[in-house]
Amino acid sequence: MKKREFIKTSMVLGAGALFSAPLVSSCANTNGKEKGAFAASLIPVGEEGFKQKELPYSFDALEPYIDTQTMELHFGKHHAGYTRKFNAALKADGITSTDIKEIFANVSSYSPGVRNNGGGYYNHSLYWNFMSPDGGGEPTGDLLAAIQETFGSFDDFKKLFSEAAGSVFGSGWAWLIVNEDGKLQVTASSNQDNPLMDIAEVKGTPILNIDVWEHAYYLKYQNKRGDYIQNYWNVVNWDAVEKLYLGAKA
Ligand code: MN3
Repeated sequence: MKKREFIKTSMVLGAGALFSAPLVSSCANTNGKEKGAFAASLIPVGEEGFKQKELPYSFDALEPYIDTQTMELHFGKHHAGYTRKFNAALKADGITSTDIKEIFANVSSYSPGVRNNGGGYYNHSLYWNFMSPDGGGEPTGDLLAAIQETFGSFDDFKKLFSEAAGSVFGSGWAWLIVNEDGKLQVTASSNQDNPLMDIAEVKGTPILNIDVWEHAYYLKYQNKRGDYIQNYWNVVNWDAVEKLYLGAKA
């Protein structure tokens, strides 16, 4: 090849590389937005502030694992109350942001009402969507591969998550998160705290949780929290978990 031809060819290749790089990254961004859209859909915002998304199933749909009365009270009273009080606390603190991640990233500088009710609002908004009458079984695809890589097997993961839920002292939540290194991790939190908060010991993006406050199970299970935790696996909506996983990784 003559020198002149070589330069010309290199320049064409170079231009091709310049063109293809932004194209690839813009595709990835679009993909990321689509994957992040599910997470955003769980936290709807209206004129009055943050809203409860409608339940994707009826109050009796999760029977016999989660009873109808618990669902009615938990969604209709507890979660509704957190939602109302969260909006009131934001107003009282003069917080106008509707970016829940941003609010939690600064939560230590706000009033306890923002932390407690904001956590109560967000944690339940995810929880309803981690359950489905068509749930249970096992995850698939990239999520299953990541679970196996991190925890050894799906059963090992279930054991770890169940133990985290069972060992919460008093009221709180257990979580599966994508941590700051992009890896899956199981963690737990007290009260209505969550891993998006700046005060969290272990931070990350939640992709699965379980509510272990007594109000989540006491009507049906009384003191048998372990039975509630074991039955939770029968309703887990792995499609939703995978969507949040892919969104968190995007
Ligand atoms: Mn609850």
